[in-house]
Amino acid sequence: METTTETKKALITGITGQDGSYLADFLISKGYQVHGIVRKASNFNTQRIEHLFKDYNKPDKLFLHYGDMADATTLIDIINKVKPDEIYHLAAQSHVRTSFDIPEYTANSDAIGTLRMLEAIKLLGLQKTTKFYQASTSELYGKVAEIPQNEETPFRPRSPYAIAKLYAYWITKNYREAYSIFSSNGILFNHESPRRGESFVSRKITIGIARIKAGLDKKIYLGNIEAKRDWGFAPEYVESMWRILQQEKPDDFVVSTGQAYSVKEFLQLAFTYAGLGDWQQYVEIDLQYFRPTEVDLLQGNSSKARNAFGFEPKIRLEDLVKIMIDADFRKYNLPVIGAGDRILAEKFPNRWWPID
Ligand code: NAP
Ligand code: F7E
Repeated sequence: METTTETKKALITGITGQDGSYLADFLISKGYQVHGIVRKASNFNTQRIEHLFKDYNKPDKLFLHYGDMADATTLIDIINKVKPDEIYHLAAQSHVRTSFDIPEYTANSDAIGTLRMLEAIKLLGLQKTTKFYQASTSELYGKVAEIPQNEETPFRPRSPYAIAKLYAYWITKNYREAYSIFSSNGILFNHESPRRGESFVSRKITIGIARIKAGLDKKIYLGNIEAKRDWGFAPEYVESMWRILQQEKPDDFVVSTGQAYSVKEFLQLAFTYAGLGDWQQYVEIDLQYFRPTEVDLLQGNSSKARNAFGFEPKIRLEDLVKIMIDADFRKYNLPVIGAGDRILAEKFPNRWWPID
């Protein structure tokens, strides 16, 4: 594994997830050598990065290592072998509803997993050479203290997921202050894409619509459709992760669009674009998808990120819905409507990720 002195090495935990896979695309396009931690599953879980390791033109660009956030010795071993310039710590049990079912597991992987990563940097003496990005979340704001939320807004988390991420947020700050590690939090609001996990509400809706169009399903079953979220586009958000680690000093940044829409409004936009008409004919409310404690509204203010590194998202909800529906129609071999593909071509002429 030859690297020149200029080749930067990045280690991504959670590389098989939505964000990890886009970040791998992005960093490889920037000339990085990318290492990713993959957990062992009984089936392949690398679909989102298959296009990268099948690209034989880039044989020395992507390296995968088995590991798990619950397994400190392996994490230390990987970090010791790779000695990355930058670590993007994205691995997490990231589903809020599920965190109520498996709270202890969520705390172990999301809270203590972050501690394990930071301790590895410290134990290996990499404080001065390895930067650390923590995937913090708008869920920290929970029952929001103000609207919109910025870096100064108090945290009032409302789920085992958010509470585990609260620990991860603070331990990232603490290791910055205590050991001078360049460790930063990106407080990212919801961001979606054609690679979004199928049980999150955005993708559940766009896949549901594709399946209805294909004649495979008749209904989509959802929970609280009154909840409002600030939805952005994942490729733009992973670029901001990189920007956060290129700042002169470690710091914490909110990344958001500044606009909040309800799940109901998402449904309306999606069904209209798909040409199915009134969404109410197709949606049933199912209590199993409600959370014991809900986050009603998230709306971010990312002026700090805008001032520090020019963060200005190009994709708002209306475009996002079209991009996701075009991709899911393609997946189900339906005629693609095409507005989403046109938006991508117009707004991202130098796109560094393949069309999904
Ligand atoms: P995702 O699609 O659920 O991906 C999570 C990744 O973590 C996957 O690669 C998963 O592996 C891996 N993982 C889970 N548990 C693990 C463990 N115990 N050990 C090793 N790897 C493990 O999540 P995402 O949407 O890309 O989000 C990336 C990160 O940002 C997460 O930390 C999430 O909490 C946070 N975040 C997300 C959003 C958002 O809107 N997407 C907003 C704010 C913060 P498998 O592929 O094997 O499941
Ligand atoms: O829910 C409501 C649900 O699961 C959004 C994660 O990436 O973003 C994500 O967390 C809203 C909630 O995302 C269904 O109650 C209604 O109010 O898509 P979601 P989330 O919980 O906001 C944050 C920033 C993260 O950090 C997380 O990792 O939609 N909703 N009906 C539903 N949600 C789901 N999943 N399924 C439903 O049927």
